[in-house]
Amino acid sequence: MTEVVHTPRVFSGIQPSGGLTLGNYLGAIKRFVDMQECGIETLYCMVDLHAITVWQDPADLRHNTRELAAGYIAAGLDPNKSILFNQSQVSAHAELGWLFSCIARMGWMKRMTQFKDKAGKNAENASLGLFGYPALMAADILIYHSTHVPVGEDQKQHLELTRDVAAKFNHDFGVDFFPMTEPVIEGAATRVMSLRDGSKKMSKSDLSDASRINMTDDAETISKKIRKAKTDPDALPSEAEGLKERPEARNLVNIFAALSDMDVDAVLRDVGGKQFSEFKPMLVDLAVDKLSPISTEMARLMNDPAEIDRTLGEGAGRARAIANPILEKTYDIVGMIRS
Ligand code: AQP
Repeated sequence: MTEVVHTPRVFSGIQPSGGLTLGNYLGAIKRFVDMQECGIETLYCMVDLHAITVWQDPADLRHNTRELAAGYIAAGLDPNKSILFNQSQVSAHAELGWLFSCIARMGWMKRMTQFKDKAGKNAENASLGLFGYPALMAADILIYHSTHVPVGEDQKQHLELTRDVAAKFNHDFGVDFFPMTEPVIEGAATRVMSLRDGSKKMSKSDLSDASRINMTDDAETISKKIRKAKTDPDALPSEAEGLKERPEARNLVNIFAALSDMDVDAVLRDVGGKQFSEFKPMLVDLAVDKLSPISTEMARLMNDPAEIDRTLGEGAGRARAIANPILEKTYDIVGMIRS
């Protein structure tokens, strides 16, 4: 069989399950913008079907979807360059998700650490959708024959499962149809940690608001959260090696590096030897400088929800034009009659 060469295409998504965090920005959105500027075709989604794997109040879900769209655009995603849309408007995601639920194995799902983390001790009471989440995520990616997916470190296992689904489908039906998508996990902040606990990921659904910086936080709130962030009593080291056993210090340095587009070694050459009492105000200034224009623009965009909805509708139309022929071909490979 000759190997099909797939045209480079980037896809990624974020759940509208609450306000955007600095983790979502540095681990995902900032990198989405970098890839948009590379001249590759880029599709960025608000994955509302994923969000409802845990309870979402309908009014909040609508608000959060628009706010996420506003966050994408305010951070630099241009609806004329990238295809921006919400997942539920492109039904091919859910349809391919079902086909992949019949390809993926229970054992694969049971190994997913994110399910274990999110379901916690009460796994029997978790939704079936939360358990099957990675099959839908594989569909989100493969419905566009996406070749590259920029994500944070926490999504690595799901990306590996996406490759397993593609490989099993291709093998079972004797085709070379779905590509082996590459995760793109790069930069200083692939895993931004909680400001209150350096062993926990910064997350929009963490009960403690002090654990995260929200993209809508004002300058005073950002300043307060960084000043109160957990640290240790030692001065900053001059080399990255010195951060190894210091998760909270490492997190703040990583955030500084990612926000300033520097690598960690370069940051430590500048700030090594400084106490946190000196470093934290530097981080506050940098964070406010980078995030305030984004939050101001988000607020402006949120004043016109109809325009956001129009942008999402237009993006969904463009997404469907790519997804539907791939879905039709998939149905044909599987043996479904489509008259
Ligand atoms: N702390 C983080 N550091 C780096 N990247 C992160 N991402 C999320 N948190 C961090 C990246 O953001 C993208 C979208 O994630 P998501 O919202 O779809 O789901 P999530 O990973 O489960 O994010 P949250 O904030 O923890 O959401 P909730 O609380 O709703 O579960 C992904 O690329 C992710 O890697």
